[in-house]
Amino acid sequence: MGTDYKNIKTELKGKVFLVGLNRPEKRNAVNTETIVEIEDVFSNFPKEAKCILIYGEGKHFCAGLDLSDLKESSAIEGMLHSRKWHSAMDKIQFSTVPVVALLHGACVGGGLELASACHIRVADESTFYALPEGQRGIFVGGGGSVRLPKLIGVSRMTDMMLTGRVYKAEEGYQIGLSQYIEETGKGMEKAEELAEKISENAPMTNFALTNILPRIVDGGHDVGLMMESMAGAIAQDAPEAKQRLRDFLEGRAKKVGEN
Ligand code: 1HE
Repeated sequence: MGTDYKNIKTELKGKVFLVGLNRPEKRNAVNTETIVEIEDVFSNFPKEAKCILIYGEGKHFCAGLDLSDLKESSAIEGMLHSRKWHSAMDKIQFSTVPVVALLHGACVGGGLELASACHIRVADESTFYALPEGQRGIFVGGGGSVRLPKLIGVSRMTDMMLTGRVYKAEEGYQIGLSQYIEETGKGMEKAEELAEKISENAPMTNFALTNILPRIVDGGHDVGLMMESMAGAIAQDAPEAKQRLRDFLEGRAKKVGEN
């Protein structure tokens, strides 16, 4: 497919690939066409990109699933539709480069599922989170039942779905929905700063964080420790890692906390 998308805007800015959900008139609700485009973007981004930054055009990050998609669908169509989401969200979570999400306004339903597939979430103070699936008589279908309990715990997710509870940006930050919170209007600056920083890491370290860490977390204790040793051994063997270690030992690298 490439760069010619209907509902997504893309731009390569240095080593950061910007991906904008671009259906603001529908609050970036994700219809089938968009989910296919998301999967394509995360499968075919430019090789120069070392970090991806996803955001929403308009007043909101994402209003979730385009509900008109499910209006007339049968059980099997619903199943296949959910599997399309799974495939696209896995492309994000297991992307070869880290993905930063900039959240603002509504981050609800499938929008929150999308955000939870990303590695870093920066929310501005206008952000609010909800899982209105409960109120719509449906269930999550974009991987939320697997990813969200890891961020906020089973009981908070259950509460959100049973009661329609809405978390504001600050509360979302406190419970782990975002790792960063910024003043409204300042989120992009922060998200870009983080994405640029991440893009300078050694590629193997970034890959280990996006592809190996989640599998260690999902696997058993012994296998996890063995995978950690293997990932660490491969990472430290790269010439770039050797150079970075030398830079530190010879006083050329920044200390922790120095920018
Ligand atoms: C939509 C959708 C949508 C907006 N599907 N069309 N998600 C939800 O249940 C959230 C539903 N949306 C809302 O609660 C609100 O739209 C918002 C709080 C996100 C934004 O409010 P607002 O006042 O800025 O916008 P609006 O006037 O409500 O919406 C503008 C238009 O977008 C309007 O269409 P129009 O033709 O009348 O202009 C809305 O109908 C349309 N719109 N959200 C379809 N979601 C993988 S499974 C995941 C399952 C889920 O995600 S379920 C949760 C779905």
